[in-house]
Amino acid sequence: MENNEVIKKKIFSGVQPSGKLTIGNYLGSIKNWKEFEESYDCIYCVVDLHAITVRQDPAELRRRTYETLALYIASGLDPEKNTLFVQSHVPAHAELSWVLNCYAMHGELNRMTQFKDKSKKYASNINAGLFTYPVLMASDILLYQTNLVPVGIDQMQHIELTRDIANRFNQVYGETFAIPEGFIPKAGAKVMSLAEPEKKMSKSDTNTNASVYILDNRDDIIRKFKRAVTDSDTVVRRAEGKDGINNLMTIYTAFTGKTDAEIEKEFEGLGYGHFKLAVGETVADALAPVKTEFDRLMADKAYLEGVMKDGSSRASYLARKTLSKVYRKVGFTQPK
Ligand code: AQP
Repeated sequence: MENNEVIKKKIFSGVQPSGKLTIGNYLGSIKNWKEFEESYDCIYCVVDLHAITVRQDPAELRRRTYETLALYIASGLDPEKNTLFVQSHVPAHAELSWVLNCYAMHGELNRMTQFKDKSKKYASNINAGLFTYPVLMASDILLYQTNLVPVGIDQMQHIELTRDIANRFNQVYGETFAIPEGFIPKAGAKVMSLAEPEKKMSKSDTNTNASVYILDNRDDIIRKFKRAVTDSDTVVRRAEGKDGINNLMTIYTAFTGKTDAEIEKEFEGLGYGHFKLAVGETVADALAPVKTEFDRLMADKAYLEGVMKDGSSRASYLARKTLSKVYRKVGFTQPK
């Protein structure tokens, strides 16, 4: 019998349920995941273990975990075709993380810009988990023999570290982990804050006007774009020093596919007001169906729990295979 089965490459990615998801999270990651559905084996996780590196309210963390999973599905991911699960439901993530902690160097973790940024932001809680966060992320990725990791630019340094850890381990013990590559979207790899456009848009920003959330209502989305910080020029064009306009152009491109030249032509002679309104309306229109589907899913907890259970049993099967290989290689006993 002819064997036509093609072994698909693996994709892994995730989002922390650490707040209301922004259009940065959407454009940098979730929105792009759908396109891989047919040609890759896709594994997407709600990374709750990562979220507790910053203090979380327990009830809110629980709610946001359901919400994040619902947003994955509402953004178009089919749970039959993609493995969707919650990180803490698959203990192998924490187990591999311990092992890899012993193959990650203090000096390299100390160089991570996210650790430096978050240490400043959460100065009263610089815990060890915040420091070893990239090792847990490496474990998430390496457990599934991942080939491609679609993320925003801010996570690329962690992907590089993941590759270094995997190569180091492979050199000592022989081929154990696939070496993953990052995948950065063409538009939206780094969406900036609407209030301080030189800063990344983040779900944990305390200024709620700085971020547009995926689930914001239409009026709020349009209002936030109208108030977006720009500059004293009036011409819509991409240029150095026009961080606010550059960011709005990036967002508009990510939602419409229009090029810079097309955008500049569309708003020629119209000024910033017209442009901001158009971006706001476009984003609101694009997100409206996601919100409708999200509301429907959140009303069906049993369905979401079914997806979680099914996803974690599929993920556990794959994760266990890698973990037992690692345990064997480092010399742990494994009685039958
Ligand atoms: N502003 C952004 N532009 C493009 N992509 C972004 N991502 C985050 N912010 C932007 C991408 O979203 C995915 C999930 O991110 P995460 O939840 O793992 O953590 P993060 O990168 O730390 O995101 P936030 O929103 O800034 O969360 P908080 O405030 O909790 O730290 C990743 O692929 C990330 O690149």
